[in-house]
Amino acid sequence: ERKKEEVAGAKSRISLDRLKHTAFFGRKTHSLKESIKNKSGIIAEFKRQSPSKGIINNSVEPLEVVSAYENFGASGISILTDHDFFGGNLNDIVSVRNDINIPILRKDFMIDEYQFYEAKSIGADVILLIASCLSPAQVEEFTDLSHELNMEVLLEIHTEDELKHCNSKIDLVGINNRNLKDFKVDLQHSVQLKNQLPKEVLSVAESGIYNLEDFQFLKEKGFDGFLMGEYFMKNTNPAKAFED
Ligand code: IGP
Repeated sequence: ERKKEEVAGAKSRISLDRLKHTAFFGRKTHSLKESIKNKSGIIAEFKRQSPSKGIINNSVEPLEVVSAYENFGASGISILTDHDFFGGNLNDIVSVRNDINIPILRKDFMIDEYQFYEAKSIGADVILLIASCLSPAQVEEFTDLSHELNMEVLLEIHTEDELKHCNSKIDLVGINNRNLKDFKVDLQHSVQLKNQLPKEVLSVAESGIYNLEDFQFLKEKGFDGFLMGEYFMKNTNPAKAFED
């Protein structure tokens, strides 16, 4: 099954060799770790739709949104490139890269090596690795590959069991407040999980941050970064929520 799929996928993909000769492939990347320490800590997301919410905003262009995020002091930008569930595509990153000077996280379901070369070639600085989709060995292998390509890694976990996916090479650990199976958001659960991480690890609270109180609460509990999508995107003018 799987083999068939890969071969089919390969037809629509450009070759690795061509990826390596794209304009962005050799670019100098931005560090999200540094940017989180030096700015608001907010990683503001561009997404048109999601499985839990349906269409969120279909009337804005990536560039106007992410430029505004940058101007309002975001530490980084997250862009969904998954098409089937989130309505994104690779060009959503390519089309903004030259106009943005903060790190861009490629938000997708990363499961094979090719996607990492592809991420570099479209202008990504940071890669999301989702623990529930990968083995601890894959996390380590993909972290090494990302580092070879000068990209950082944000490892997303949601359960205590997934703590075993953490290793000392990971750049940032994200704790998803939302359970991807039933879409329930539980901030207390995330705080409890965060307390089990080594103190020196940079932590990012992800999803379901819908108001200033949530943000303040998570900040007080010691989270360094805050990944927020819907809170911004549900506005006709997504970066407007920064004004609060
Ligand atoms: C943003 P929200 O609730 O602020 O829109 O969430 C982000 O955390 C969410 O999009 C997300 C996600 C993911 C999407 C977190 N982890 C993994 C797809 C895959």
